[in-house]
Formats: sequence, structure tokens, C-alpha cells
Amino acid sequence: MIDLIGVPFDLCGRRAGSRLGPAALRLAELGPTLQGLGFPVSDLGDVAAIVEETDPKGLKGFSSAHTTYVNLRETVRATLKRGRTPMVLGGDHSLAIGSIAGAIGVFGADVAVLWIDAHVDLNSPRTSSSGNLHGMPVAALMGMDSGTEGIIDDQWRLLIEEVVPRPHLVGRRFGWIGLRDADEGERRAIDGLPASFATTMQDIDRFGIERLVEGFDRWMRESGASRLWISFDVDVLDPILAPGTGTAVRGGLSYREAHLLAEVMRQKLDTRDCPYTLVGLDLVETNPLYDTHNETARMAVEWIASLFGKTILGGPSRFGDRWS
Ligand SMILES: [Mn+2]
Repeated sequence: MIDLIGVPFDLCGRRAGSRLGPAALRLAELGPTLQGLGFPVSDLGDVAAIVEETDPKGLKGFSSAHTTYVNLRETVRATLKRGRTPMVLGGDHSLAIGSIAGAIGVFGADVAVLWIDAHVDLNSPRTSSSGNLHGMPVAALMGMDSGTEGIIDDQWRLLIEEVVPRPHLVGRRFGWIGLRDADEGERRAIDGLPASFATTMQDIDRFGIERLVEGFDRWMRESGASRLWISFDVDVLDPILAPGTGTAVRGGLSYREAHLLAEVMRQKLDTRDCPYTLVGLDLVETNPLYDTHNETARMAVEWIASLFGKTILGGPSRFGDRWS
């Protein structure tokens, strides 16, 4: 059973417009598509809150972000406690602070996160060049220091001490797929997380999706976590295919690579001895202002369908073990 949770929130991104993302995904028939695959779906509506900003010297949009993340955390927590799967529709990627905080609140250290994204999102307020929270959610979920003082440090502490429950995420429980845009501060931060599964587009070029997912599966088993949260940023897709995002970077996943990733991931999750389950997802950074004919939301919905078991002939490969 899947609960859709809309977060029409874009105050912490570089470009406005991803607040229209949840509507675009709903219009692309995300709910009916999942229903058609046999999953009962409830749409819980939207949780984003826009409140008056209290401090112009602080992080951009912080008061609204803080309220939104807390609302989202509590909604995700309630959904998980009812044994349902939250699917969070963004909105800018900073909302993952709230959604994954909800999963940590329920499962504690048993959660691992797979961040499928062109970006590392591991900046701290000090290393960020833009000061936008959408480049910092991973650092917040890991409880890293702000590296600053004053109001920005106070706000950051509020996130890592009150919004995100302990235990914070650690490198051994964090994986990336699709990276192709990293800042200098992020490279240093990733060097400090040697146990993480940090993979780039070059790894996909060299080893292919299938071996990459094999590696992810091994890493996931070694991590010891039994709950997987997937945070899917549509900018991991090539912008020729999915232009509707404010954070486009050239050289992303092709249509076939993206679907193979979802399909092989599903095979792994459905393996009888798989020691981990998919407990929830983010689907973020869809921005209809940059899209043509809602292509990007449609692509995201198709990707989700593949991840939830849609195949061309309706079952496992007929070529697979028998003829390959
Ligand atoms: Mn991104």
C-alpha cells in the first residue's frame, strides 16, 4: 500500500517552479499507474508550509523549510507506522531532510539511503557556494557541522539536533548513483566517507547498470541495514530526455539505462533471500516551468512503474537464464 505525499515546496532551490512538481506527477497519472500494477494508493494531499521568514540573514526560506520538514517527517512517520510505503513528491531536494528524518524516526540505524542524483548534495552551509539548502540535505542527515557561526549555525543546529532524529546517517549507510556534478567541498566530504557507495556516471559507462546494481546489492548487504529509502532526483536523467528540472546537468542516464536501473533494482528486491526492503521514496526536482509537454513527470512515472515491477512481457525475462 502506497501513500502519496505532495511537497509543493521550492524555496530552498536555485530556481522556482518545482513547487509545481507534485501536480505534474499527479497529472502524469502516478497514482493510477501504481494502482494498475496492483498497489492500492492513497493520496494524502500536500504538506508544504509557507510561513513568514523570521530572519533575512539566515538560510534562504529557512522558516518555511523548517515547518515543511517537520510536517513531512510526521506524515512519513505515521505512514510507515501504519505499514504503508510513503512516496514523497517534490519539490526541491531539501525536503529529503524531512522525509528521511521520518524514516530514521521509525527505523533508527536500520535505514540505508540510495541517492539517485546528478548531485552529491553534501555541501555544508560553509562549503555551499549558493547557500541553498537543496544542496545540503545529505550533510544535514549525516549531522555534519555547519562550519559557520551566528544565525546560520543556529538554524543548522535546529535541523541536525531537532528535525533529524539520532542516530544520524553514516557513510556505511549511504549510496549515490548517477553523480556527475560535485563541488570541491563535496569531494573532500566524500573522501571522508570511505564506506559509502559513491558511484558516478563514469562507473555506469565502464561497468554498465547491471554490474553497478550487483555492487550496490553487495554493499547493501554488507551495510547491515534492512530498510532502504530511495531518493530519486529527476536530474539524474539526461536533460535531453527530461528537461523539466531547475538543476539540469549534461551527460545523464539514457532512457534505457534509467529503466534498466529500476528493473534490476526490482529484481534484487524480489530475490527470495534479499535482506532489505524498500520502505519509501522521494521523487524530487520535477520543474514543469522548464519542461515540454510534461515529459519529465511522465518519465518519472514510467521509471517508478519499472521499479514497482512493470515489465514488457509482464514477468521475468524469457531470455535470461535459459538462453543467455
Ligand atoms: Mn540533483
